[in-house]
Amino acid sequence: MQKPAPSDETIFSKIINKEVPADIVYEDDLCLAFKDIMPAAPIHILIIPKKPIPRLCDATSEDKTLLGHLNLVANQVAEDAGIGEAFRLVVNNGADACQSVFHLHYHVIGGRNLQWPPG
Ligand code: DGP
Repeated sequence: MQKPAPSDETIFSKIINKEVPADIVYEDDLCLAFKDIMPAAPIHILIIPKKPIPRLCDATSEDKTLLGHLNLVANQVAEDAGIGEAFRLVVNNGADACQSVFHLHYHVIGGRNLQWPPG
C-alpha cells in the first residue's frame, strides 16, 4: 500500500493513514472512499487515491489506470449506497473551482433530485 510522504500531508493523507477517523465505505490498495463530513445531498461520498496527487490537473499518463479505477469505484460505491442509477461525479480542480483539500478527490453525490447547472 502506498503511503503519502510527509510533505504531501493533507487531512486526506491522515485519513488514509488512519490518523484521523472517517466513515469509510470502501478501501482497496489504490484508493479509499468515505462519507463527506459536510454532505451536499443525502448520499455524499469522497473517493481518494492513496497516491497523493494534489489536483486532477497534476495527474499524468502514469496515472491512467488509477484514474480509470477511481471511476469504476465510483460506480461501485454509488451502487452500494443505492444510487447506482442516478448520481453525480464531481472533481473540483483548483481553488477557483472550490477545491479546498489539495489531495485529488471525486465527490459521489446523490439521493435527491440534482439540479443543473451547478453554481
Ligand atoms: P473540495 O471542496 O472539492 O476540496 O471538497 C472537500 C470536501 O472534503 C468537502 O466537501 C468537505 C470534505 N472534508 C474536509 N475535511 C474532511 C474530513 O476531515 N473528513 C471528511 N469525511 N470529509 C472532509
